[in-house]
Amino acid sequence: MRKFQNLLVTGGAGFIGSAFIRSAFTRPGFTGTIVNLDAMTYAGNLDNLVGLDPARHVFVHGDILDGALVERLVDTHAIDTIVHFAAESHVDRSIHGPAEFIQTNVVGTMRLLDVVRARPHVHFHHVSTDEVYGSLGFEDPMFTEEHPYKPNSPYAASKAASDHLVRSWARTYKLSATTSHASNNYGPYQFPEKLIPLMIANCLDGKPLPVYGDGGNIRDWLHVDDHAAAIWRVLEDGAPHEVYDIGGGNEWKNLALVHCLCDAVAELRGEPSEKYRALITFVADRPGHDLRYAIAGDKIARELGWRPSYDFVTGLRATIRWYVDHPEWIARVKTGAYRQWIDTNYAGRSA
Ligand code: NAD
Ligand code: TDX
Repeated sequence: MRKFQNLLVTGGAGFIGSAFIRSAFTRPGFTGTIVNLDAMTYAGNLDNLVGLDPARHVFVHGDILDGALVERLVDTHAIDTIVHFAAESHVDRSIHGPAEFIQTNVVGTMRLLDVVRARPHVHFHHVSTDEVYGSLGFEDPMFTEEHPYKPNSPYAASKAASDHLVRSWARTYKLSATTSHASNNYGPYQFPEKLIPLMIANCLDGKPLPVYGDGGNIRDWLHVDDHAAAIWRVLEDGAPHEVYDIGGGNEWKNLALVHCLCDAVAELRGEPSEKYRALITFVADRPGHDLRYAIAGDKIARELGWRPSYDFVTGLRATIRWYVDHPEWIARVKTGAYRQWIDTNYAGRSA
C-alpha cells in the first residue's frame, strides 16, 4: 500500500474535488494536510468546503497554469501526492468556447507534470473521464481501459490530450502516475448546469426541463462519494502507470432519468408527478452529442476490490432531498452570492 501524508488537490472547490476532500478527512488513518489549489472559476464554490479544519485544509486561490506557485506549494507543504481534478468540465461550454478548455485541461496539466518531473518522489493522480473513449452504440460492449480514444467534443478532446500527456510524461521521465476515467457523477453540491442538478433546480422553480434531442441518449451514473472512494483506493494501491475505469453500473436513458426525477420530486413534495413531467421540453440536440457511455469496471473491482455502493434510485432520491433541504446553496449560486466571499477575501491577491 502506498503511504501518503500531504496531498495537493487541484480544483478542490468544484463538485468532485470538494467531495473528495470532505471524504478524505473521514478516512481512517489519514492524518495529513490537504492543500486545495483552485482558480475559483464560476464552478469553484467555497460553500462546498464549509466546516473543514483550517489546520488540515489549506485553501489557496491560484491557477494550475502558475507553475512557480505549484512548485512553492509542493515544497512548502511537503506534498507527496497530487490529485488533479481542476478542469473546465462542461461539454456545452466547450462547444461555445473551447480555448479555456485547452488552457486549463491541457496546458495546465502539463504545468503540473513538469513540477512532478522535477520532483519524481511526488505521485500524480489524474482524474479523467469516460468521454475520451467517444460514444457507444446501444448494443456495443461497455468501455474498458483498452478502448480506443475517440473524443467527440472539445471538452473530451482536451481531457484525452491531458491523458496522453500524463502517460507520456510518466513513461519518459519515469514518474509515478495513475489515471482514472469516471462516468457521469451526481450528488450534492453539483453546479446546476449539469443534467441532474439543473433538472432538480428547474423542478423546484417550476421552470422547463430542457431535454436534448429525443432524450434517448444513455449515461452511466456514479455517485460522487463512490467516485471519491474509488480514487482513494487508486491512491492507496493503484500501480504506477496504470489506468482505472470507474463506473456506476447505472445506465439510464436521459428521458427515463428525468421522468424518475420528476416522480421523486413529486413524491417528496406530496404532489402529482404530472405537475413536474409537464415541464419536460424537448429542445435542439447538442452538436456531436454522444449516444451512450457505459463503463465495465472489471479492472478496479478485480485489482483494487472497489465496486460502486450506491443504487441509483436511492442515490438520486437522497440527492434530490439534499437540494430540497439546501435551498440557500442553490439560491447563492443562482444570485452569484457564492462569489462574494472570494471576491472580498481574495480579490487581487491570488496566492
Ligand atoms: P467542476 O467544474 O465542478 O470543478 C472544477 C474546479 O476546477 C472548479 O473549482 C474550478 O474553479 C477549478 N479550476 C478550473 N480551472 C482551474 C485552473 N486553471 N486552476 C485551478 N483550478 C481550476 O468539475 P467536476 O465536475 O468537479 O470535475 C472534476 C474533474 O473530474 C474534472 O477533471 C472532470 O474532467 C472530471 N470528471 C468529471 C465528471 C462529472 O461527471 N462531473 C465525470 C468524470 C470525470
Ligand atoms: O439541459 C440538459 N439537457 C440534456 O438533455 C443538459 C445539461 C444535458 N442533457 C443531456 C446531455 C447528456 O446526454 O444529459 C446528458 C448529461 O449531460 P451533462 O450533465 O452535460 O453531462 P455529459 O455531457 O454527459 O458530461 C458529464 O459526464 C462526463 C460531465 O459534465 C463531464 O465533466 C464528465 O467528464
